[in-house]
Amino acid sequence: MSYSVVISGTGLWTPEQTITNDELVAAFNQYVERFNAEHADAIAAGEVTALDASNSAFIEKASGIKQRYVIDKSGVLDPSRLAPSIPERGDDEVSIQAEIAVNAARQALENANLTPNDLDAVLVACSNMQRPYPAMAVEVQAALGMEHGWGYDMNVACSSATFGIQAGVDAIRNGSARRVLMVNPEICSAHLAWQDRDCHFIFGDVATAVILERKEDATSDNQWEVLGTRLQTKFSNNIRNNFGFLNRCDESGIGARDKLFRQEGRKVFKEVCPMVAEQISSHLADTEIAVESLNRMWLHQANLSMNELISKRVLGRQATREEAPVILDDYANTSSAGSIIAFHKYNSDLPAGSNGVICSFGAGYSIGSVIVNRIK
Ligand code: CO8
Repeated sequence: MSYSVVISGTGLWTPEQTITNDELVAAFNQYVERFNAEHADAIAAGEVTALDASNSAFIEKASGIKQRYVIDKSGVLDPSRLAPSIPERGDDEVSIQAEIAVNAARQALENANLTPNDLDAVLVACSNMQRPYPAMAVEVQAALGMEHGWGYDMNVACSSATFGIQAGVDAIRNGSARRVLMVNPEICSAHLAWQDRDCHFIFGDVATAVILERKEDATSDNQWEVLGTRLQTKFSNNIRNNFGFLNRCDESGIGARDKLFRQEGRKVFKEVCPMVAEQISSHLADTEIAVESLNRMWLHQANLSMNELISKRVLGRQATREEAPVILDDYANTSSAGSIIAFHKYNSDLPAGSNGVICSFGAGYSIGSVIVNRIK
């Protein structure tokens, strides 16, 4: 017996602090001035390369990003630090990542008319885990007050949420869980190289949550049936972060640039857009959804031009903002959470019978698409 699965609730936790492009650039440029002054002799001797200033107009034009939410603004904007200040918590306190996951999860549970003990499973799916074990998902399970069930962590970078939805859907379809919480606590600010002008503007922090359950069990007044999921990975070094447990085994690399996010943005843009458009189109065709009856695309939120290009390839014309909602102007790239923020904020206006696709893409490369139909 295979069960039909619905998304019956979503949740969004947004940090209180924002950083505008102007604020970010002012702090970065102060850092650049200091660096160049401190290294003036070495720069003149050709031993050190002078740093170039950043620019708000470039950031908005190249990415569409206007601001980002962060857990700690003061550390990021301190030119002598350029990194968030997030004090370590004791082993007996709830960890920051579990805390923000729980904030989003509680909202999703409320929207689905459920309580924590209605859940059987917790999947924490995101780009960076604050520790390897015990799994963040097991801490979230305890922090929610669940008295039974199981949880595990999974990471497919920006595609973690769609891969997490497929894992949850598979568990419910096959009967190993009736209800699954899939949650994406993304603290991207902690793995961003704020000293690198090529990428210092890209990311923000957030947490999102999705409740998946059997169609026959769901009681919420907003239900999206999952008609199909499709995943794709293809190895690429163009987006990479080499931070990990093996770093201590070769001290020469500790603190090196490759231990934070880095990418070849242009290559990513060129290589990933056609793959994503092709996946959405073929997934729709195989699910027998005509492009004309696709009402919305909740796309990964990395770059505005990328989303315009992908949606144009899928629709055969420019998509409207209603058809492909944009949240990256406000949130920046929040990795796996981006397409879920878009879904959370922009699905309830569509009537029953509407079709949509949640689609993520990013490091790996990884692409995930989830085709949904509103049934309530
Ligand atoms: N200010 C002013 N000038 C700048 C700046 C800046 N801040 N940055 C670069 N420039 C300059 C460059 O030096 C270059 O100068 P020149 O022409 O003289 O060489 C010029 O501006 C153009 O630079 P680019 O070619 O780099 O600019 P693009 O137009 O390509 O835009 C983008 C750069 C915005 C990065 C764009 O390429 C892009 O968005 N690409 C797609 C990237 C993407 O989607 N990546 C996904 C990554 S996320 C992911 O998979 C999850 C990872 C996990 C998260 C981890 C948390 C941190």
